[in-house]
Amino acid sequence: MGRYAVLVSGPAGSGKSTFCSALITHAQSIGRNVHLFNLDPAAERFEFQPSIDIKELISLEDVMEELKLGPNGGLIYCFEYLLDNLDWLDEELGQYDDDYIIIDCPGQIELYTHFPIMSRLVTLLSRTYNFKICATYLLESQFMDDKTKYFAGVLSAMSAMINLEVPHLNILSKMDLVERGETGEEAKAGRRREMERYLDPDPLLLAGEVNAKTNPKFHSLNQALVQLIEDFSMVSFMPLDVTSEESVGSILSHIDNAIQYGEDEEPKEPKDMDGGDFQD
Ligand SMILES: Nc1nc2c(ncn2[C@@H]2O[C@H](COP(=O)(O)OP(=O)(O)OP(=O)(O)O)[C@@H](O)[C@H]2O)c(=O)[nH]1
Ligand SMILES: [Mg+2]
Repeated sequence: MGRYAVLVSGPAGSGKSTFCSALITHAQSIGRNVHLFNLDPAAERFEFQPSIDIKELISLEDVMEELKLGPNGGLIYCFEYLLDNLDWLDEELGQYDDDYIIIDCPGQIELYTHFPIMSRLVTLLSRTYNFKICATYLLESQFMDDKTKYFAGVLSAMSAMINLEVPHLNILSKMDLVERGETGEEAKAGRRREMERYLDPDPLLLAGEVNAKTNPKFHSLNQALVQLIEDFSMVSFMPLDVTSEESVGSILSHIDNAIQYGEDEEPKEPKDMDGGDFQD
C-alpha cells in the first residue's frame, strides 16, 4: 500500500493535538487504521496512546534539568539529538511499513521557519523512508479578529510551506468558536462572508487593514510583505471545526488527495460475512 504521513504543525496552542485526536477518531470511525507519532518532547497528555513517541528517546524535561537549558534551547537540543540518533527513528518507523502516520509536532514555529530542523526531518521521511507526506499548518480562527496577528500568521504559514517543500494544507482551526459567537441569521451570514475573505486572503485588502493598525513608518514594509504574499499567491486556508465530523472528514479527504492515498492500493476481495465458505 505504501507509507503515508501527515505532519501537524503550527504555533503553540493552535489546536494541533486536538486536531490529531479528531483525525484519529474520524479515521477509526470509517474503519481506517492510523497511528499517532508524538514528535513533541514536551507533550504531557494524550487522548490516544502514541505508537511512536519521541519522549521514549528524549524528553524536554530531562534535557532542561540535566543540561540547564531553557525550553526553547532544550527543544532544539531534543531535535538535534533525534537527528543524531536516527537508528531509533529507523527502528520505530520500521514497524509501520504499510501505514498512515499522524505526526503531532511542537508549537515552536522557529522549528519550521528559522532552523532547518523540521525540513530535514521531512526530507528524511520522504526520501529515506519513502513516506508520502502532507504538511498541515494550523492557525487559530481567533487571529481573524486581530488583523496584525492574522497577517503574521499568514506569513508564518507561508514560511513553513516554503521551508518544508512538501504538499501543504493551511488550516484555520477552532472554527466552532466563530460559529458559537453568532446570534441571528443576518449576523451569521455576515460573519461567514467575513470568514471567506480570510480563508482565501486578498493581500491588498489585508494591507489596508494592517496599515490602519500600524505606525505609518511601517506601511512600506507592510506593502513589501503583502507583495511577497501576492507573489507566492498560494496562501489559503481550509476551515476546521473539530466538533463536526463532516469538517474533519473533508480535511482528511484533502490530505488523502495531496498524498494520493489509496491510489496504488490493490482492489480487495470482498470477505465472507462469517469468514467461512459460502454454501449453496
Ligand atoms: N473550542 C475549541 N477549542 C480548541 C480546539 N482545538 C483546541 N482547542 C483548545 O485549545 C487549547 C490548545 O489545544 P491543543 O490541541 O493542545 O493545541 P496544540 O497546538 O497542540 O498546543 P501545543 O502542543 O502546546 O503547541 C486547548 O485548551 C484545547 O482544548 C477547537 O477546535 N475548538
Ligand atoms: Mg500539542
